[in-house]
Amino acid sequence: MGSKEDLLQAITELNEDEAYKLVQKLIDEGVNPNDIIEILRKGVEVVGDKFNKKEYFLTELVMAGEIFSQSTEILGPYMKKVTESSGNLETIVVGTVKGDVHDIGKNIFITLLKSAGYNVIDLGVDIPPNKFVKKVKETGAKVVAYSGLLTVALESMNATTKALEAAGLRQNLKIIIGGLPVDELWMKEAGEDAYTDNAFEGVKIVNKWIRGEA
Ligand code: B12
Repeated sequence: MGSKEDLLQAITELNEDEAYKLVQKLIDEGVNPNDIIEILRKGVEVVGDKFNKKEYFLTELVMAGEIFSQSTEILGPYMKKVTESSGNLETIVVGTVKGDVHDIGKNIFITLLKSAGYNVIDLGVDIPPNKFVKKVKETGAKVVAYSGLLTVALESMNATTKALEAAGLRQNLKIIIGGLPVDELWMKEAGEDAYTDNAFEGVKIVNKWIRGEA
């Protein structure tokens, strides 16, 4: 079996030490960090499915999250090498929306933004719309990013966009959302400017906005 399949298996079986060893092995083999993150994601997806089927419980969900976070730490220095630097220290406000505490994907996106040269304000998790509004006002940020994995996060994203509009901040602001399996139709309805479930893709979109290419 190849190292990629081994890694997938190590995560789904929550075999922590084996997972870290394999992440390092894949890096040494020259595998792109984006591809490694995708394998890790597949792994935690399987854990999520098992949780749904009641084969795994919250402890396992927590462990899967932990394995992912630690693996991201290992990947950190290598991720920096794959993002082009073009941020010019523009400020980007990022947070996980109200009602949702998932932050692993958000943190990956932030690591990539920072390595691309952005000044990132990380609001944290479970962030109500008014906090996003306050920070965007305070910093004059041109881009704001929401993360969310729960279905209820969709409503919170919607409410946050409405609050930014109501505060008169929407005109010069680009909004990108990520995490959830959102589709274009939903995004258009809610009024954000871009969505993606891939942090690397997200940074590319932000780069284009900042360069004025989109
Ligand atoms: C780990 C995990 C947890 C951990 C979170 C730890 C942490 N610090 O984040 C813990 C145990 C705390 C947790 C709690 C819960 N969880 Co949970 N969790 C997961 C799990 C297994 C993995 C999520 C994850 O980290 N994936 C890895 C990351 C890297 O992927 P990602 O977030 O998609 O991010 C990538 C992209 O989307 C993108 N990205 C992410 N955000 C952003 C933002 C922007 C702007 C951009 C550009 C890109 C971007 O970048 C990343 C890399 O490309 C998922 C299963 C799954 N299928 O996802 C369930 C899952 C999300 N959880 C679920 C549930 C139900 C819960 C709980 C309600 C469980 C409970 N009964 O208490 C609570 C909710 C608590 C709350 N209020 O938020 C459900 C959600 C169902 C739904 N549709 O609403 C899932 C899908 C599991 C399942 N199949 O049922 N969970």
